[in-house]
Amino acid sequence: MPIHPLTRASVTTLTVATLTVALGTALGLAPEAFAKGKKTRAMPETVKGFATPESVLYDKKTDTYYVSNINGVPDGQDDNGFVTKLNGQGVITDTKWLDGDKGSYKLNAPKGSAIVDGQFWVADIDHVRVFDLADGRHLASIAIKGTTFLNDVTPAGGKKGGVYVTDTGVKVGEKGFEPTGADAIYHVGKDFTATTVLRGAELGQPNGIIVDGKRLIVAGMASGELYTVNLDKKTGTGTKGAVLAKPAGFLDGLVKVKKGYVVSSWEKSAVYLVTPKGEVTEIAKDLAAPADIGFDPKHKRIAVPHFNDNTVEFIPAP
Ligand SMILES: [Ca+2]
Ligand SMILES: [Ca+2]
Repeated sequence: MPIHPLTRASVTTLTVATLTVALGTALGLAPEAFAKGKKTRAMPETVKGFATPESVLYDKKTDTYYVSNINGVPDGQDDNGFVTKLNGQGVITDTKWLDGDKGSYKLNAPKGSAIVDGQFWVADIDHVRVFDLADGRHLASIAIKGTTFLNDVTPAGGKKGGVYVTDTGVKVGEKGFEPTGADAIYHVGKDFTATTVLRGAELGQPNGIIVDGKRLIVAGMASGELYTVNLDKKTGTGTKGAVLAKPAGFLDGLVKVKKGYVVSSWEKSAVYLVTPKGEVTEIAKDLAAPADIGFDPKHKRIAVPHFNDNTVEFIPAP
């Protein structure tokens, strides 16, 4: 347990109830707080049992969280990655729903995921893999040429469907992440065809990505920029637009909430709310290596995977 939950509890909202739960969490007690419904908003909760968790996705339809587990080096072709399912109470219901080790498919280092038309799409280094959401059946593994670190995916919508996916353009070297210059955004359609939307150093090692109306919002890992990419419907390509904000370095996960965008930063161990006007508010701190966050609008939670600690923490959504 790297972080004491109390460090993030605001003094003004700290009640006896939250104090009790926070102490319970610190002592490693079961996450009973989830059963108490709304109160969870004021009760940070941590779930253990992951292996280099990179991403959390919440599916409102089934009240399920999907956690991508890299299990090892972030670009290791080791076929041991897996995806864990949790119910809305934060209880693990299937540790290895998808499992590179046992499955007839490859799954090396799964990261960002998306649910599109009953399919589970996940980025995996140099492939985007697609599975049937109902039974976990492998449907496709799409190789994207020249990629080194496919990182986040988001439903694309439109006629062509599928997802947009970022390539952060790094590899893991002796000193950690080293640039490969492959920075890019691709589209993979429902016909499993990949096309380049935009490629270049101006993307600042793109990590988190979402669709927001007719444009994309992207979080740069190296640049620390939260910026827009304008899409040309005819050509399917994009151009970098405005920088909305520069909240902190090493940005990772990005989700959309009512008030704007929520983005995580490894550099500051924090999660920020960025309004469409670019105003930045820190909503949580002392989060070690907060990777690709998930937004759960039903229970009003942000799920934060702690990449280095093999845990997922739930914090109140703004
Ligand atoms: Ca792995
Ligand atoms: Ca990510």
